[in-house]
Amino acid sequence: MLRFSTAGESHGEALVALLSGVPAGVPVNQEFLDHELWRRQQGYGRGGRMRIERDTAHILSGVRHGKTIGSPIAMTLANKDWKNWEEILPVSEGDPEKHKAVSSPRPGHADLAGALKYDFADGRYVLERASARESAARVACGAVAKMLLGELGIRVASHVVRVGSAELSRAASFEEIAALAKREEVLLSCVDAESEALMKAEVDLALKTGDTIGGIFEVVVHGLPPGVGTHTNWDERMDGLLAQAVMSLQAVKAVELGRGVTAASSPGSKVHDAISYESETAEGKFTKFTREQNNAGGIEGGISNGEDVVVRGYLKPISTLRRPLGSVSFATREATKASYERSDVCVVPAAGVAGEAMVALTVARLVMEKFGGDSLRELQRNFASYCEQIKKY
Ligand code: EPS
Repeated sequence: MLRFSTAGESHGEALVALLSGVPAGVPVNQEFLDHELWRRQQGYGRGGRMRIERDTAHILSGVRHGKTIGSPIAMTLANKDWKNWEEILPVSEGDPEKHKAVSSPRPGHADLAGALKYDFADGRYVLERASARESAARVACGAVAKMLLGELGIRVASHVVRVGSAELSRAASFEEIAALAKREEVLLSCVDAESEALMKAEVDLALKTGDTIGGIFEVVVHGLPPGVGTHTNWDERMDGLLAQAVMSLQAVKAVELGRGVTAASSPGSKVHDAISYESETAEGKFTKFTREQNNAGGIEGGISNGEDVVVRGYLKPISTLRRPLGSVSFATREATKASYERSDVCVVPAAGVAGEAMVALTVARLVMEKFGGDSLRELQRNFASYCEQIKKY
């Protein structure tokens, strides 16, 4: 089974990523991996931390001579900021005087519930692990999942469709969305320059007023054949697995598949995607089922239907506010302002990159479950044979 886990604190020495279940023989491109990490660090509205870090994945195992070898892939991502935190957050007991407490919980963060749950006197240790810094390790694993999917012609990309009240004003093709990953400067990862300028104005306003802002990113999977995922068991449905994967990202508060949100208030005749059959006229052979629209977001009954898989993540505004909300002191229980800790103002494009990783890892897992194979060659053979089978009728 393809699975991954991460370890590490935001201001600890490093993040750790462990990915297993990747077949042998998948070419691993370090430059691509680091470029994915770079993309996660970009975007208008990021905070000071992103000026300190230059994320890169140090591969320790599972890859030899540029290819996966079937064994678990272990990676570390050093935190450059660690040098400023070594004495504040040592592994050993250290000097309690140097401890930097999060003395009043920040509304919207895990600080309060986490401190009560784990019996901590303040929010520091909870913040350290709840921080979206962890998503860098997910992006490292996701980059490998993308390399695996790429060998089957399956691509994953994301773009931003809303920042605050500014929305992308037109439809975007997959190629347009995929091209965003090649931009040398990332503003808000929007395919439309006018919409992007309006999104930027929303961030500027939040910067000026000491506030923060959320939005919506959209991840699209292109080239996935019909038949991945299953309707047969609730916990194997692709829609449910994608929802959990994307919802687990820091600050994501809702996940939408296709046009799921507006579908709830529309008649069925306007929602469901009529089916046609495309024929290859030269040979007179039928080749492909097609749809005029893709409101289902490429999934019906928990199974991919051959259209692009479209997943949206809705982000709440970042919880740390420069003008803090009311809170209570952990020590005295008296009213005070929430602690302030350096943060971002807008992270929608970065969350989109983390969303790509989560979607790629989920799709890669389901692809491996369906087609199997211990080597890339075996997987490719199984995949090609299935693609032939569904073309037949
Ligand atoms: C982040 C690193 C963090 C934050 C942010 C995202 O670094 P620092 O806390 O040192 O500024 O910028 O995480 C949060 C504050 C959060 O609440 O999620 C990153 O690498 O993306």
